[in-house]
Amino acid sequence: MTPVPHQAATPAPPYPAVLSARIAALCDEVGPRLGPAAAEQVRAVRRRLAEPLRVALAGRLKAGKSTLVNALIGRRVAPTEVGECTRVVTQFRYGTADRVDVVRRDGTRASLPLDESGMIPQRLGTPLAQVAFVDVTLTSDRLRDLTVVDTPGLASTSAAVSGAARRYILDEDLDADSAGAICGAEAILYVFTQAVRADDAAALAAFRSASARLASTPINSLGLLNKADKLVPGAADPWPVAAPLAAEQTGALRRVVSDVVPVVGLLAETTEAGRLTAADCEALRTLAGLPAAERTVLLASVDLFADRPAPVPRQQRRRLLELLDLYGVGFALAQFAARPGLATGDLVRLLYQASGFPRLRHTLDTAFRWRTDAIKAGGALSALERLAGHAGPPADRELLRDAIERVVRQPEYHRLRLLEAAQRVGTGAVELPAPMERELTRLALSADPAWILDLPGATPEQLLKAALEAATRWRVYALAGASPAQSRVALVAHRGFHLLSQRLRAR
Ligand SMILES: Nc1nc2c(ncn2[C@@H]2O[C@H](COP(=O)(O)OP(=O)(O)OP(=O)(O)O)[C@@H](O)[C@H]2O)c(=O)[nH]1
Ligand SMILES: [Mg+2]
Repeated sequence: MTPVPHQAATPAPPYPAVLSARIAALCDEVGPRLGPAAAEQVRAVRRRLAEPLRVALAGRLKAGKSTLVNALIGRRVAPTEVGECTRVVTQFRYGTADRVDVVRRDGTRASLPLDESGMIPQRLGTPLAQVAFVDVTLTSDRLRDLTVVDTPGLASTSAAVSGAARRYILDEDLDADSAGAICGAEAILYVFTQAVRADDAAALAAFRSASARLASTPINSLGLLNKADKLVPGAADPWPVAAPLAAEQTGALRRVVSDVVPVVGLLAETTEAGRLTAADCEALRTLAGLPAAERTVLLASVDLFADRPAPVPRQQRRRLLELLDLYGVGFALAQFAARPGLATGDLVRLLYQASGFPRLRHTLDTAFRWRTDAIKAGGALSALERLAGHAGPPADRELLRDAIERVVRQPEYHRLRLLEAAQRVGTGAVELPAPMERELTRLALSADPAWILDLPGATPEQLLKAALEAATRWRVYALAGASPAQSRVALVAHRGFHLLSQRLRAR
């Protein structure tokens, strides 16, 4: 069967990585003037800056992590449901050839071919206890600026898997190679389904505190409310339920994630990986031609859809359920019923829209990259600062210190201080009144004045006035009645709003 070619929606232009670009320039400028040892370390910092954003997916067993990984990669390569691979950490990165390496805990590697359907084989050929992680390189363009890490289900009822997750994700003795692969994630996507239960929140908290190296905070973590289609019965439209539920969860999980985005991972995987064939679309078109009353009965349940007499073979209908589930099938039938001549490519695009994935991609392409820039620059800067503290000859240290100082004096670098402050408040290390905490978080997480000031649609004058007022408010808070820790945070926020007002004035 030939998959229907699918033109991916144009991604939003990524936010320019201003801060890391500056640090990279600093490395290029200073590196060649240092002694060989320090120069090599600066080159390592520089390499890390040039690597793509590394995103790890974590969450409960069967929450749909691997399905979302496939959607992000744009290829169905991570097994869902079955296979040994669902029980080990798997890293997907760009490479010039498709290649699966099982990396053993002793550091040795064994290469495997992808199976005949282009997926990671079900058997890895190495006892699971000896597997550190699976390193997959793919020629997929999607991976050129994104590395994705799939992880086993967390806090499952099955002690074995939860034990595996602990061993592979949290184990302090993890060898450097795999620790780097897993813990170097700059962004973490927590995948939930339905309401976040108390034990989900507890599992996340445990995961966070035990994996200090992942350093997950609202700054670098996003929640995904997956299987949004399952929130309502049958093929009903889930979005009127999913949207407010996700907003509610954002509130409940504000210490863990910055936002909760509802998605239907299955539809995203099917459309992004080009799984819907022309034959699938013809079957949907045929079913859409049935009288409305008959369609309603067919879509009432999975069993009715699969087994009732209908002008499409049962096997084909089961395949449609596998690819789209009831909501996706109902959505497609409604589209064909309204526009019988709809081209299959257009249907795929509409299904992709209906998956909620565009919002996730947008968040990753804008907000997350913007934050990652600061996270990466911050990490690189501390590495260079450590180097300036004790690297080789005094001349080298002096050179590094001078270069660092020149860079951090620039106003953009205040963003690093803001992220640090927001992180301290976000994790509860410093307490602030809730509205101030929200304001500080917005200031640290975005470049958009209207969003930061919570004034959508405001005029430039109104924004400037609000920024100045906020700067004054934080200054007053810093000086009057705040504890020393609160005061330090407030001064950082004050300067942030001061710089924002300068930016607004310059416009
Ligand atoms: N209806 C529906 N099914 C989904 C969705 N996302 C995933 N699934 C299905 O849920 C099942 C589990 O998905 P996986 O991606 O394997 O979940 P996982 O979290 O990787 O599972 P483990 O790695 O075993 O913990 C699969 O049958 C998917 O097809 C969704 O949004 N809607
Ligand atoms: Mg999985």
